[in-house]
Amino acid sequence: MGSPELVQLERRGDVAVVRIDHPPVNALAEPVRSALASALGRLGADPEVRAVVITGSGRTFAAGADIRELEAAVLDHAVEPPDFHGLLQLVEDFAQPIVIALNGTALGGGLELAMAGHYRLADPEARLGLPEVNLGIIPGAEGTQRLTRLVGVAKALEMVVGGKPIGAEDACRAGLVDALLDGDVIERAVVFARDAARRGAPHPRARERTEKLGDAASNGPLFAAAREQARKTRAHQTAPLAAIQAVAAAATLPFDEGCRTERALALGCVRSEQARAMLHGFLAERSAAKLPGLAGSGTPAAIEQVAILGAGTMGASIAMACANAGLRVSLSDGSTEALTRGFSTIQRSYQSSVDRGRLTAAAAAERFARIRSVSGYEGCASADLVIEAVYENMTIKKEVFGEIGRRARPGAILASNTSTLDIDQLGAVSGVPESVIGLHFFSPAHVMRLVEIVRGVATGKGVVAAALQFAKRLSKVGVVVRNAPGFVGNRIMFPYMYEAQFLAEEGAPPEQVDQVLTDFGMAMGIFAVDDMGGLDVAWRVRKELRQFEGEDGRKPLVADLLVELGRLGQKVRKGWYRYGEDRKPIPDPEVIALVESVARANRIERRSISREEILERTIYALVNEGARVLGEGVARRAADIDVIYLTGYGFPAFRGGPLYYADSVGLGKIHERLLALERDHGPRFEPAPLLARLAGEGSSFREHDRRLEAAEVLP
Ligand code: 3H9
Repeated sequence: MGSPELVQLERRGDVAVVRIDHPPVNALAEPVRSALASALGRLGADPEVRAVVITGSGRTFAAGADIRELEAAVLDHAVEPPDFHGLLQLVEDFAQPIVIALNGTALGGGLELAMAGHYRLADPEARLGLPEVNLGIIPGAEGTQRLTRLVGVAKALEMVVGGKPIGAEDACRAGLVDALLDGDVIERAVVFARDAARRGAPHPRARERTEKLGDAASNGPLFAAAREQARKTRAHQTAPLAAIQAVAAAATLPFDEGCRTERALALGCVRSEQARAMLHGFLAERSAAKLPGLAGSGTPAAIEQVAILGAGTMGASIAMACANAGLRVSLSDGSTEALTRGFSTIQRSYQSSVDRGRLTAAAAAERFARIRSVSGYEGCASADLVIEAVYENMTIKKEVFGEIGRRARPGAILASNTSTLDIDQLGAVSGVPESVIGLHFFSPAHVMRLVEIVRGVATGKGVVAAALQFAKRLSKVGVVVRNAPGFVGNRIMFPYMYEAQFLAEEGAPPEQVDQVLTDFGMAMGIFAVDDMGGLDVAWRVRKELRQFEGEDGRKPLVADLLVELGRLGQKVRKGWYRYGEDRKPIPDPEVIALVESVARANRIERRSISREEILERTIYALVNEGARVLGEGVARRAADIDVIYLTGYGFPAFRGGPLYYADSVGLGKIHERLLALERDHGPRFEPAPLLARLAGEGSSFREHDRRLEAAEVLP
């Protein structure tokens, strides 16, 4: 028996309204499913009930199966994944019409439940999706079977392989929703349900539909295109391919047989390493937003008005990120030309979203209008948050912080977008160090989801809490880190990048190193990343943060020479690679010749290097530095480092982040390999103390996080 309070029952004349009430997102945990089933059981036996409306409380219809139940099945193979079959059958076979009133988001199992209803009506703001691939699994509650029948093979493939929710209008056009409802969704659904009851049976059942299933000839190219899409956008992931197979089953098999195929495929995914890793990523993202040490810091100050100083690439894209979230923004720059350039960049970017059909012209105009051009520090006095995004130079930034410390209103948050500089020094010159924090956005800030929230020694807890809330408002993932050179992401990246360059000096050309890394699943190889970010940028960071100049005395020798040769990366069409019109990297014999001559001059022996060696030296360098950062307390949790790499550095989602990956390899093995690398290549591979300790205890980073969970410490 489920707890009755998980669903609310209400009668409106001869129509019963069943409301799922399981905050925060109405996840369909087992007790909710049984409560729904028992409510339907009672309603079915009540002769006065002529129709039923099922809806959800709050902004969500239902966000899917309960992630914790799913996690139990992913971690423990003795646990069965959630089973929706009985409930779905009850809904679809219900004698009276069941109208699903989609008051808001319906995802995964939530949409699967909705598709079993006879009619679906939606609020125009509702979003519908089967995002299971993002968790390394496929819809396992008959969703691939009903969806394909309702919307056809092409749309079903788009939704299950892409995993992106669609809007209610799109869903209505596709046939997933019968009508959109303005105003009081439930009242309108009740009227609709009464009408349906009056019209009488039969009420449409998705499982009986066949008219959109197509045939082998028309579906063949659709499946081929979906496989190609999966290869491009979700390389190495197994769930998208399983989802395609499940849709193929829907198109060719009777419903019950298709459901059996789906269930078997879903089970295979639930039991996979990839699902484990991706579920870790999902939960790690949510846990990053929670810091036990912040409890009791009060309700964070709401941020509605943001002043951005500096209209360069970062300033302009941060302005867009804020405007996209509905905030009012003022943008200024010391140079009028730079400000004009900033605004035209913003305008171009919005125009291109309109051209590509991602935004309506009206929405783009509304967002653009939220960004006001002001001069100097004019925007600071009325802002809740001031973000400094001027040139990355301490002298200039200190001057700016002196000014904003004097001009901002008391209680306003003063943030720097620095990627490397010391937040405490900026806090000190501001005169209000408790209000100063780092907000390290990644480029382009209106696209990239990560924000490193850098806490200085004096930063107030309330300011940290407000920064986390601000990141969430921007639909970004904020990860709180301590103020230390390079913070977390860049600090860890340097040893990884250096190792790649050492490998090039020893005989593995950049394209070979990059290939090994992309085969591992990285979104881009590290040389391509360096070219994209700009070799001059990395050069400036190296100069600024001298500690990255090779801890055992070995320094990469080629990068500086490339900068001197003007090979600054993609922006000038040459760096480690050459670039044509399409911006695809082309190996450049000039670079190879340069690397060879540098190696010769420095008596570096060149040899052929195996894929295993490339992978170990680069990824283990990343892992080892991650362990150092964690041991020093610059990052609070191993999972936070995973989130930073998954959302900001293109680490493959299906490997769960660098420290999760290390756990999956086994810290004992990694420790042993690091010792061997230290013997062969020098002390830079000396295992980090934390890694050595955990390996010695037979423990893991995950276990380390668990022990920390209860401790009330902030990074
Ligand atoms: C599935 O359905 C499998 C089926 O095919 C059946 C298989 C047999 N369960 O993200 P937020 C929690 S797989 C439990 O910060 P937002 C979340 O942990 C599922 N809890 O809010 C957080 O808790 P806390 C397919 C869930 O407004 C709180 O809700 N569905 C679930 O930014 C707020 O979350 C998905 O993959 C859940 N399903 O975004 C949807 N979902 O406060 C996953 C969330 O304690 N969810 N929570 O940390 C989402 O995409 C977003 O959470 C959503 C809200 C868009 C719903």
